[in-house]
Amino acid sequence: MKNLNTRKSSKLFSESKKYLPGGVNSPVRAFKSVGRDPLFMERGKGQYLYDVDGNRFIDYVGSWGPMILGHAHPEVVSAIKKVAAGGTSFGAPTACELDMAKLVGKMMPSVEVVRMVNSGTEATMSAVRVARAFTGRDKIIKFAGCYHGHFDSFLIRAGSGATTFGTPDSPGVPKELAAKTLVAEFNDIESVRRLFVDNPGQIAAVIIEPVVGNMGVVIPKGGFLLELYNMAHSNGALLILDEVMTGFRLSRGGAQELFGIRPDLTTFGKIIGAGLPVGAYGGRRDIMKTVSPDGPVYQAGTLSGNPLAMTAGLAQLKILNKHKAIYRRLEKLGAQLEEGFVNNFRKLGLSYRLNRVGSMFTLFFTGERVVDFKSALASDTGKFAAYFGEMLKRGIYLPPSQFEAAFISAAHTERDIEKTIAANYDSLKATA
Ligand code: KE4
Repeated sequence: MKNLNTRKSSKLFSESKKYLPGGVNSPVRAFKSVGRDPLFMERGKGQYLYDVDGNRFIDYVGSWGPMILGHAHPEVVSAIKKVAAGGTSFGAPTACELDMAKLVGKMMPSVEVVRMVNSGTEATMSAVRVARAFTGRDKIIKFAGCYHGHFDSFLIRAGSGATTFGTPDSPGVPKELAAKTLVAEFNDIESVRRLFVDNPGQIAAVIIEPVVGNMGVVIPKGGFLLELYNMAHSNGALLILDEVMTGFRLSRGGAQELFGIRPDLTTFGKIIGAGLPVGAYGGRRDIMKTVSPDGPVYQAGTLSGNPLAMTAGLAQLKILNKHKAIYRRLEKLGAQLEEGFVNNFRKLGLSYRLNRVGSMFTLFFTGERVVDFKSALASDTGKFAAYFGEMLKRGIYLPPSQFEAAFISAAHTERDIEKTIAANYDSLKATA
């Protein structure tokens, strides 16, 4: 298999490293854990990404989740163009923010009141501040391997890039603050119980990725989320579902619809902005009433809810809300990919694992079932890196880390999945 021509990307990367930390604006993009220079992308269309050297890829990153309809969806692009002509941000209320709030509440009924922010991190950090204020308690429970953005309180045994680069406990986080973050094990309700017993009356909230994407995809065992909901409430704590990745991805109503859980607060990002910077947090009216200017909990943002971002997000959400068949299609394509990969493992005598929910999936290079952080970390990241490079040569663009989720979009076709299955076979064979 011939190597890719990536000369222009590498030239840009060596220049970028002089002006940006690691040459990138977010660590996971640096391709560090897969041992090669990142590709600089020029444009996207549907399921495809095109890099500066003219290579075309079937894209399974989708900007890390937002591009559920594919790149440059015509309705999203025309909506953005139209609203941009009238100005991009006023720092004043606009009707489209009300439209967004009402549509989010319609798709996710647990979200009675919602506040727009500009990233998933802003959403999760604000939700935790509100939970602390509402309960009058300081401690939170997170789960090892879950990633909720780069807010200080979350960079404790965090997944995603923090694990990829071996800094799950980032320097720069004051130890006094880190001590307020208690860490449980995903799928282990006893580890949660112990924390409540050892910290009576001190825990404000439990925050969790209902389906984890940031260890790679890890799926909650039957009943785990409901047990967590009951345990939090019986101890006077709130349940925050971090649906930045799963929101509007796993169903119109996200993971909470899929698993029948009504959280106290939910956080959003990615799909809600259709690739523009949007995050949001919201939930029970009595809790959200604490947020300024209704209540005393201060949280603000110059660009929060700006017309450009709201218009893009609304265009995407309206399509998802109107065409429920999109989720059936995403499930069909996901099942086709899973069946093909598992058949390849069998044909090649490999015992690798594929974890999938709907259109998000991860191939783990381990023979063990991956059900938590410990079992995810047992994966062979060297083998993943070699596989990543082989798939790239075959025109398949995957998240450049074993500890990330890959995403199928509504723009992908059955033919794309067939090509991906064939590339998976050849790449596994080449790296066995
Ligand atoms: P942002 O601040 O990156 O918009 O969102 C933070 C966040 C919060 N919660 C969950 C469940 C998330 O997955 C994320 C961000 N996800 C990573 C990828 N796993 C974003 C990619 C990156 O860091 O560049």
